[in-house]
Amino acid sequence: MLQGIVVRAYSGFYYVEIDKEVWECRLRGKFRLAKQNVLPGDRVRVREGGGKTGVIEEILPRNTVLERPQVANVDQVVMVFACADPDPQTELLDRMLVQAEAAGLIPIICFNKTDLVGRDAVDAPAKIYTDAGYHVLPTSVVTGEGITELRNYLKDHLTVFAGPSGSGKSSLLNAIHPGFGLKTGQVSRKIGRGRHTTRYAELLELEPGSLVVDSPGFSNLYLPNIDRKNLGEMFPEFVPYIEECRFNGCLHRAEPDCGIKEALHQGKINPERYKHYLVFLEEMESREKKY
Ligand SMILES: Nc1nc2c(ncn2[C@@H]2O[C@H](COP(=O)(O)OP(=O)(O)OP(=O)(O)O)[C@@H](O)[C@H]2O)c(=O)[nH]1
Ligand SMILES: [Mg+2]
Ligand SMILES: [Zn+2]
Repeated sequence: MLQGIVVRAYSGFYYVEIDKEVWECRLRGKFRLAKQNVLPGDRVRVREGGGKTGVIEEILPRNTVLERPQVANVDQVVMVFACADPDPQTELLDRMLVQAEAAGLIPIICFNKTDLVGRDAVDAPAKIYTDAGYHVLPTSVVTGEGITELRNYLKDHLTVFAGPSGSGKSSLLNAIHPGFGLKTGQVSRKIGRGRHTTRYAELLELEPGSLVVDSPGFSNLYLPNIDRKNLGEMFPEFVPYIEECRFNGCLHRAEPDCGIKEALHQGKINPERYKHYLVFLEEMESREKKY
C-alpha cells in the first residue's frame, strides 16, 4: 500500500500527496460509518484505484489534533491578527491560545498590518503577549516587516495559520513564498470584516520538511474540553503564581489568599488576560451544567 499526507479534504474527496503527486482519494466505508474525519495533515495508507485515484484504508496515529481549524499533526499555530482592518480581537486570541496550549502546540502570535497603525498600537499588545511568555511577531506584507523572521519560524515544522477572516493569513504565506499564489480578498469597509476568501484548509510545502496550512478565517471558537480547574495552567504567565494559592484547586476568582489575584494586584498579570480567564471559566461552568 502507498503512504501519503492529506493536503485537503473537499466534499467527500481527500487529496493525498504521495511522492510529490496529488491523488484523489475516497474514504473506506468503515471510516464513514464511524463518522471519523480525515483531516488535512493526516498521514494515511492508500490502496491504489487506478489513474492517481485511491481509497484511504488507514489513518496513521496522530501526534496532535486541532479543532479549529481542523488539522492533524501540526506542531505550531501562527495566530494572525491585524493591528487594524479588521481590529484585533484579544478575546479570540486568548481563546486560540488556550486551544493551542490544551492541544500541546507552540503558539506564535503575528500582529499583522503594522503599516496601518502607529508604533504604540503595535508595541502595546506585543508587550502584553511577550510578557505572558509567547513568541510575538509584528508583520506587514506592505513594508516586509517580520517576513524573514516568520519564515525562519516555519523551518522544519508543520504550522497552521489561523485567525479571523481578513487578518492576512494568505497574504503572509504569499509574502513568504510567492509561488503559493493564494487567493486574497479585500476587507469590507462597511462591516469592517474579511470576506472569507479562503474556503478550506490546505497543506502546502514551503520546502522539504517545512509544511504550512492556510485555513479559512473564523470569529468564534469553543473552548477545549478540559477541566476548569486546569484553565489557569493554560495561561503561562499564571503558572509561577499558582503554587502560591492557599487552596488546592483554587479557581483564582473568589478564593482568599490567591497567588494569581495577588500577582494581578501587583501588576504582574495583565488585567485583560485575567478578565478573559474569568470569561472562559464561566463559560466552562455553564457548559458543565448543561451536560
Ligand atoms: N495594509 C496591509 N494590508 C494587508 C496586509 N496583509 C494583508 N493585507 C490585506 O488584507 C486583506 C485580507 O488579506 P487575506 O490574506 O485575504 O486575509 P486572510 O486572513 O487570508 O482572510 P480569509 O482567507 O478570509 O480568512 C487583503 O486585501 C490584503 O491585501 C498588510 O500587512 N498590510
Ligand atoms: Mg485566506
Ligand atoms: Zn488562586
